[in-house]
Amino acid sequence: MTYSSPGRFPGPGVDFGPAEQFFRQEIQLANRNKGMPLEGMRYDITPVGMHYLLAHFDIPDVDAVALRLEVAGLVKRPLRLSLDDLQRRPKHTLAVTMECAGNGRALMDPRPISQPWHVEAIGTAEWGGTPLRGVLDEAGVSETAVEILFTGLDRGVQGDEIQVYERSLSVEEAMRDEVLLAYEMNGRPLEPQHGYPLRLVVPGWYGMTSVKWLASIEAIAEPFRGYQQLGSYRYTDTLDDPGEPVTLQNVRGLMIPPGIPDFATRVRLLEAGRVTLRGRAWAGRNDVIRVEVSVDEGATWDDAKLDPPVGPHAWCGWRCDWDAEPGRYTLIARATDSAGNTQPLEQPWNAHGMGNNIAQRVEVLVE
Ligand SMILES: Nc1nc2c(c(=O)[nH]1)N[C@H]1C(S)=C(S)[C@@H](COP(=O)(O)O)O[C@H]1N2
Ligand SMILES: [Mo]
Repeated sequence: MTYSSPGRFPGPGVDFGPAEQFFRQEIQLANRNKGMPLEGMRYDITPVGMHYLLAHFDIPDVDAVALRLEVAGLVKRPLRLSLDDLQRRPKHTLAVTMECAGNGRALMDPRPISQPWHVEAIGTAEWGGTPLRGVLDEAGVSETAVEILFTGLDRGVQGDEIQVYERSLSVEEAMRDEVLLAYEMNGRPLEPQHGYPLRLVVPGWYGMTSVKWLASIEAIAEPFRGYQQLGSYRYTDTLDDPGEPVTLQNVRGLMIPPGIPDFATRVRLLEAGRVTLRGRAWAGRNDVIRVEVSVDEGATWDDAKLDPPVGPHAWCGWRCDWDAEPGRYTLIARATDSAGNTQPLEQPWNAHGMGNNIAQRVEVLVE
């Protein structure tokens, strides 16, 4: 359904913003959708209240007792499953590093206007739930199905379209062992903002794939063409061109900013001497094989020591010693994955601000 948006964002014809100034509507989005404070990377598993959050529309009011998950479309045995039914099925618990595809958007220039993430749209939670595959097997996905469509209960307007939040996966991706119908986050029922009572969790993919407030699963005969699949989450140079779909997470390493922060600018203040820089790195379905730190604008790099990953779908820790001498520095961290991808020092631009994995820069004053 198309619909003329009641409010253009932030004004007619304005799709991009200047690098250093933000519009009120972006601040409004940022107040609703929060990032993880980077010091939260000290925890293997992010406390629920520190995990990043993104909801396109409103958090829906869901009656968990009345909820029936519909499994329908091109299946031999359609199912209607209560939360109890799902909780009686085999339970898996997986640590998963989730990242929003728009992470890094606000560092792009010109800046695509949307949720203005810098680098903090990340978190690693322990998701508990039942493997999607078991449910699909029980329903019996027909040979003619090409995708599985996941529909949430939240509605709103985006791209001049009234919509519910929906995303699809190929049958093959949906059948992977690690895909969960999750009803727990860090050992407790999901919080309302994270999808209560039920959500999809798709490890390795950017966050948009993990549909929250899940209401139905439908096996479909044609690739899904809805807004969240075709109108957004694309790598493209212009907003009109569909470009390529955004899928798995790009390799990224982040540092916990060392020392103490200046309140307003977050520039770090550090005492001279040996400091151990620490952080986390992840790479979607690849492994992180290297993290490097530069204190001289990329002229030289030091290899960090890597810890084993927190789980097969979760980040690993890293640390790197630095003998800090008085002066002003920009610390740069970058990671490399097992497919040979290294985070770039210059950001490749795209119109939706997707998948920006530019190497992180942290400004430090050593005294
Ligand atoms: N139903 C629904 N699911 C959703 C969204 C949404 O707006 N509605 N946002 C997606 C996006 S863009 C991201 S990055 C993740 C964020 O999950 P979190 O808020 O639990 O961190 O949820 C995804 N699932
Ligand atoms: Mo996202």
